[in-house]
Amino acid sequence: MPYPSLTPDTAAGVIARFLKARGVERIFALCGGHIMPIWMRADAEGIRIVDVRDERAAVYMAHAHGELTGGLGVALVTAGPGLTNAMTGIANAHIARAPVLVLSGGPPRPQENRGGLQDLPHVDLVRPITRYARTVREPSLVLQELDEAVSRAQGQGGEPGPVYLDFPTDTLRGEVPRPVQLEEHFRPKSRALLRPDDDDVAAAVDLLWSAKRPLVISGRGARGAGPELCALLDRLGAPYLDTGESKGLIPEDHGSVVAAMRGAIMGEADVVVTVGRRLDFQLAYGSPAVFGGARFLRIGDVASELRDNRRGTVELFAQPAAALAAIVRKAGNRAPAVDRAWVQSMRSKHEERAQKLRTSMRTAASDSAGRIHPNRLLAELQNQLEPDAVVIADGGDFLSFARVGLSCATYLDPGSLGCIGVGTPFGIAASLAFPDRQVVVATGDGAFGFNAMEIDTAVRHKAPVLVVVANNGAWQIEVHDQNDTHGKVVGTRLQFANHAAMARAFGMHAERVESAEDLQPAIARALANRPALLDVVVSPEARSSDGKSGLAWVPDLQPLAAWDEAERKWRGS
Ligand SMILES: Cc1ncc(C[n+]2csc(CCOP(=O)(O)OP(=O)(O)O)c2C)c(N)n1
Ligand SMILES: [Mg+2]
Repeated sequence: MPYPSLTPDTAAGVIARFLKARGVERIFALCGGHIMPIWMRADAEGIRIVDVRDERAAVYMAHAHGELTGGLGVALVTAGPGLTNAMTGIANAHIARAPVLVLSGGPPRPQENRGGLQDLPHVDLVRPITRYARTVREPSLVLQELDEAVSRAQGQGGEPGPVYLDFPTDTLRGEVPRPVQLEEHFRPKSRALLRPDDDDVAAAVDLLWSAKRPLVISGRGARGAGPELCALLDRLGAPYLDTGESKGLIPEDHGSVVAAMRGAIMGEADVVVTVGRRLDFQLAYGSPAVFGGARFLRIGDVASELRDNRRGTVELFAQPAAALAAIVRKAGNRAPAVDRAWVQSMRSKHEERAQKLRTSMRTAASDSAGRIHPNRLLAELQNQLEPDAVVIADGGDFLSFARVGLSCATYLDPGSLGCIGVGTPFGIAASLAFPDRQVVVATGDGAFGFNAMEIDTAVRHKAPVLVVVANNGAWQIEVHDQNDTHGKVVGTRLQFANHAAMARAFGMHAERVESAEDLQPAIARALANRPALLDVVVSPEARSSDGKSGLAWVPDLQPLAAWDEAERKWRGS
């Protein structure tokens, strides 16, 4: 064996020590020769390797870990197909702005560009979907590259998101001279607080405190700013909408929550406050066609959440928590101009609708073939969820039902990339990060299939997750669209496969549930025996709000049919 054993002073050893110093407790990974030096040194440093069945799942897991813990998610994937498999996960983290470090390897330098095993232009492939992407060929530069990459992943001076580094395998085996192993690179960097400008705060207060019908909407950038957001809502008495990015931030029983009035309130507000939220397709791109003459107050510490699509009358370039606190402080005892009757009426209509939904969910009837209504499944699930449960929703129609029907403290879903298939990997990472909380994945059968093999990972790693598959034997939201738009169903039906049998083959507690009466005890048994899977046969006849809104058929000007129509009228076309 011509190669010396891997010491802590090799590049691989230094990478592992760096990760350890930065508090990384686990790496989501799939093995391969090119990365084995990092793998073995990480293990030697006591970092747990969560070995998965597809690199895409490794990145999804790192993404969920990063988002849920506020720390850094790390994925380790091998060269060539290892990286190309990982790319959907990287793209999803890019759109979600999730702090993920992806590490890979490549052919040793003497073999570069000679037709070596798994040789691909990795950096070229991932550049448009990463904040930073480099090949590090020189062992003595490994530390500073890691240091800069992690800063960029965490959004220091830019948008957070995925970063990518790879290393030729001989570089990983190379020695890093002790003198260049500067302690300063190992040390975590303080996260500087971006404070708002005083004049901007004063202008924000003037705008908000003179608004009659203000509306506050939060997103990714508001995570961690729950108390400050609550304080603003209480002080101003403004109604509030969340979006999937920050669901759970404000408890649903808070008097500002008007989620069920989303459509109406977006058209009625006179001042719209976005807190760390893009005005993307989920918010009609902020278009005047939907938001009328509303003026915007935008709060964010990254450009896209401050400036995309619509400028603010006031723009607070600052960390949302700091900006919100400064606004409340500055407002002092000033009396808001909010139209209380309007807020009250929105709130009571919201409560009425929410109550109606809860009742209809509890009593939703099975279809003529006895298949359970998805809402009935969700109601039974909700009954057994603890207040601090983590919920991951995934799928088409079923995602739509679950997003509206389940309340929880912490929530993740495929996000604005619409990246279905994230459910099981997200759930595994969440349950490893929070083993004492309930973690429940509510997924469509189609979405489940993408990463179904990760149930093996859940079993081997004893990840206490419950996966609930809503089995309607189809990519049902697409079936509905084909029926409505094209009058023919082709290539969108699956089979009512027995996912429970599949899970049991991997040693997981799993049951198939075919009647509503069996739901309650089956959910209780599954929660008590995690990791577990429930394969619940649900009705393909049920139609979700997303299914009805036109989202599936992709209108030209706006994502939803009603907004598309409004946009057309507004443009005069
Ligand atoms: C990776 C990916 N492929 C395809 C799609 C398009 N798509 C969106 S929803 C959906 C159907 C999902 O089916 P399922 O998970 O079974 O949920 P259901 O609609 O049946 O409740 C599809 C194919 C997507 N969003 N992402
Ligand atoms: Mg389905």
